[in-house]
Amino acid sequence: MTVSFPPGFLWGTATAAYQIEGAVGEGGRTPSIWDTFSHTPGKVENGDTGDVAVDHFHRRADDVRLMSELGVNAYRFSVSWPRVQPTGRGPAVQRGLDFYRALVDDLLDHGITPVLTLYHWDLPQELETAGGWPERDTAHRFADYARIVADALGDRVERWTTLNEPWCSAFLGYASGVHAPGRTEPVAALRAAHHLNLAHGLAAQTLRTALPARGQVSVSVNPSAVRARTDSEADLDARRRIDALANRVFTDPMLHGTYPADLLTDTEHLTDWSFVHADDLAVIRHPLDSLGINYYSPTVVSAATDSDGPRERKDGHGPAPHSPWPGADAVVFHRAPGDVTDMGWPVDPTGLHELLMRYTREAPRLPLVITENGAAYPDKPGADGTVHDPERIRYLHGHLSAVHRAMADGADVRGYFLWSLLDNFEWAYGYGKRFGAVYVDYDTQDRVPKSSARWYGELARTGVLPGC
Ligand code: IFM
Repeated sequence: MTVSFPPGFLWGTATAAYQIEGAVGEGGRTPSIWDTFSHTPGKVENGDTGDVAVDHFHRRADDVRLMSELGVNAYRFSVSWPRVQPTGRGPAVQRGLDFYRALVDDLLDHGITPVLTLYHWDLPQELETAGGWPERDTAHRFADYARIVADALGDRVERWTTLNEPWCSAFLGYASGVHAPGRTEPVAALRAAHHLNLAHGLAAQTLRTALPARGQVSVSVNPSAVRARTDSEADLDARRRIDALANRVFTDPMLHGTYPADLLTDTEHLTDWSFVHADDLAVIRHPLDSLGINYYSPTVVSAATDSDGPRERKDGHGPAPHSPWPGADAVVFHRAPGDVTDMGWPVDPTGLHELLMRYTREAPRLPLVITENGAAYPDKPGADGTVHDPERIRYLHGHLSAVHRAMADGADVRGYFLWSLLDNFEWAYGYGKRFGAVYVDYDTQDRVPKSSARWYGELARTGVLPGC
């Protein structure tokens, strides 16, 4: 069945600075935690780094032209903190800001709405050396940085996002260590989660005062649709624990101004949470203009039983021996049934519908935006140089149908951003996993729109999702 999306719906693609820009030593930029991590042997597959990435820093104008040719009307990108405020403190570097101003101007010239994310994981290394996200001061540094970017771009960017996926920054960065800075300290991860929440709240306050009245403030979380393997009390309890650590640790303070009581109890053997100060929750619960949801696949859990034997990690977040789930050692992760993408992530659009309905119930007047959704497949050019990716079209079709169904069920969804515009540096997986709608030949940096890019562009132009 053909379905239509409303006029004014944002149809975008998304990227992040470290994954695409390259030019890591240019214009006064200093290393971020991802430069340090990717240059540490054994941390990223194949020893890949973001040094060159897909050279977007130099190909910016062509990449914007490409988006315009495809037909999308919005672009979500992130600002590299160490490119605009090299050590994470002190004055801005004008050359860094100039790059983003030129990018925004190119987008506006092509009628593409810029959607700016302040933090997509590239903490200035000097701030990590001073303690990183487990330290409270990092949240205050982030608010100062937000002010710099708002002063520079607030006249032309209306849509602002504080953080991208704080779960990954806190728990993959400081608990499992599969992301930068690669620390495996469960208590530090919980402290990081709180200071990321605080950073979000402080930056949201800063943006409100620095931006013109039309400025919109948001945050992008990556909530898990957590399912219990059975209805047993033990499995349902496993689901509750992971829901607290994956979702409510961020959305409860952001939307409701509280930390979940069960999370505090589950982790009381690790910490008393005294790093949460008296007024923090009021700061974190800053009214938002929309909530960004990044979704890829659901999570299935059960309680460990004696017969489980040595725990195999199947939570989809890499092979590290350290768990990203502090205080949830007795939870076992299972692969959801059905097809998987090249990441090994199950394809299940019902999880997206479930999350959209959940946040519609939890925050009834808050518009939702899908700020990331997409899939990696092992795409290759054919003999004629074209790249066909029917699996990605199927994936996108299924998830957009779920979005449409949620809207029919009452969810106020305002936009959808395909991850990603271009094949790029997929963090600890390096360049081996291709999420792009546009294929990148990493030897020549040539861009070849895949068939999914053409399909998605047509959808963006017409708002009509054809039957599949
Ligand atoms: O590439 C990442 C992105 O940076 C954050 N969200 C998930 C994507 C796919 O893993």
